[in-house]
Amino acid sequence: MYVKNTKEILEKANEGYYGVGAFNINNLEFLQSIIDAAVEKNSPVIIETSEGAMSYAGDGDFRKGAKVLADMVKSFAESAPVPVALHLDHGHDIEHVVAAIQAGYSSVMIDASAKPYKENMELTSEVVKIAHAAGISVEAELGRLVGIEDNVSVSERDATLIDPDEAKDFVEHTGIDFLAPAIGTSHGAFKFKGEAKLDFERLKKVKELTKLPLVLHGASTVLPRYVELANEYGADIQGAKGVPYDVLKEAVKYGINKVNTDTDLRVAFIAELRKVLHDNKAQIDPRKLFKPAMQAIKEVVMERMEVLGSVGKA
Ligand code: TD3
Ligand code: ZN
Repeated sequence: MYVKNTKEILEKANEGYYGVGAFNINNLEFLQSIIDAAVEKNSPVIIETSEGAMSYAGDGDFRKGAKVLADMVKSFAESAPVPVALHLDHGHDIEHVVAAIQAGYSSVMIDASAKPYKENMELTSEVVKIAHAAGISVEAELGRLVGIEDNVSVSERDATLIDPDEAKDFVEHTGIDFLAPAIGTSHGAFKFKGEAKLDFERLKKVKELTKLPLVLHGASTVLPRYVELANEYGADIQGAKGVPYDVLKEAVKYGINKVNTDTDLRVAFIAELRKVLHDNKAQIDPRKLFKPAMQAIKEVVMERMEVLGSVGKA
């Protein structure tokens, strides 16, 4: 079933101390694989699209793309026996937020985390007003996600993480529904040089002070088996590293309820597609080539649902 407001899924997860996967899509193939996984695991699921995905789906027109994606998600969700929500990931301006609301999304993220605190608060408050009037919920981010390539020292990196007292103030003033605290992850396949270390003390404080459903960005695990498979079939991905399953489990234990995942699906799909293309040189039907790659996405999603504890919570 299509969930009109993502709050319905995440408030239950907050009360039940489990995490729900939020998986990024750009197309039909990713969507089908994710919903198949959720149905098989009897799990709630959040589908999310970036601004870039909207433009891609609308062939350059993000408003059109938002409608195309939302209609597609709704028609699959309607016939699925599990709750499916649709979320705008990293919305940066009112135009994209409004496009998502008009297309019927279940929630939006306004990411003004790169702006000064006060500006972040003002823009976020404005989005909360618009979204709540439309009956949907809002996610915002505090702190910044810094990748290892940015070459920052430990103290500089610390300064990019969320300030728990600021978080409390921010939540009270804006009225947001979910908060994404920066606690040491980053987007993409190269998250850590050494050990995957997240700032759980900070996370615990943020949870205690806000009590909101919390969101982990940059949460992909970057599974070695798919990185190796991709490299075996011609990819060149070196030094990739993500958030291991035991670290994800700990994050959920301390209050993470929405776990954003894009890279893991990309890597699994591309690795399997490379293999299938190599093994089936006479095949020209894209559907036959995509199917095994879609199966790889489904398996990754099901595995994550087990790790996050959302299995059977539909
Ligand atoms: O917001 N997202 C998805 C888009 C990031 C670009 O890949 C996340 O936080 C998930 O990040 P990742 O790279 O760990 O899947
Ligand atoms: Zn993100």
